[in-house]
Amino acid sequence: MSRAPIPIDLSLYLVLDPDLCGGSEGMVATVQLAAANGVTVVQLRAPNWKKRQWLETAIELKAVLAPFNVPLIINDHVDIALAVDADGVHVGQQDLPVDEVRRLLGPNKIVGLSTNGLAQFQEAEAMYRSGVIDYVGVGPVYPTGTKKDASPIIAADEVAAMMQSRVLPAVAIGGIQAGKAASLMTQGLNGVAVVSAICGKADIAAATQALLAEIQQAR
Ligand code: TZP
Ligand code: MG
Repeated sequence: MSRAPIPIDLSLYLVLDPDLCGGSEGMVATVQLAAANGVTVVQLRAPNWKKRQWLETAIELKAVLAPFNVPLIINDHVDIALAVDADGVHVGQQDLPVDEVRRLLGPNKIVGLSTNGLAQFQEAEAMYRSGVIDYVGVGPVYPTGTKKDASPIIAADEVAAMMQSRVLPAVAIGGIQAGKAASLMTQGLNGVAVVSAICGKADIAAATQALLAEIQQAR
């Protein structure tokens, strides 16, 4: 039986990085300000953390986000997502396969998948249509210093090919700073995901507002 995808507002998707955000404490402070100023999704991503720190920080983030109705997505770790009752899990192509993630999480959680190129995107489109995933990340779309093992940059014409006749909600990621969001929106992306354009900025509120304004104007 096929499952209906969960609608998710991908407009401004904040991915947290412990180094750029200032550890757990910095992440919580960043998320408080970013949520108050309009981010629509938050993902906890900490490739080098032990599970205990994951758990404790996820609990704090969930509490901070609850009044804003902003979903908390956990990168990779299904067990953490289940333990804190997070809103969903985001995985890459080398992580647990999405049908396993879906099986473990059940129908009422968001599952996101990273894609790098048209073939992966088309596979993901089929998984969306059958209710396994709810959205994809598309990237990197620009050079990024944040993800050390980032895949090759996806050319603009390949992004355009992905956006042709798809129903799958898609958020662009990788090197997106203020000034680079609008063109992605006009290319048909549902939103932009950022790390360094928000994490570590001196004025988180202003950085968030500027990105959001750019995204909304481009719509
Ligand atoms: N996946 C593809 S690029 C990237 C991730 C997690 C990092 C994006 O970080 P930034 O700072 O927005 O370039
Ligand atoms: Mg991963």
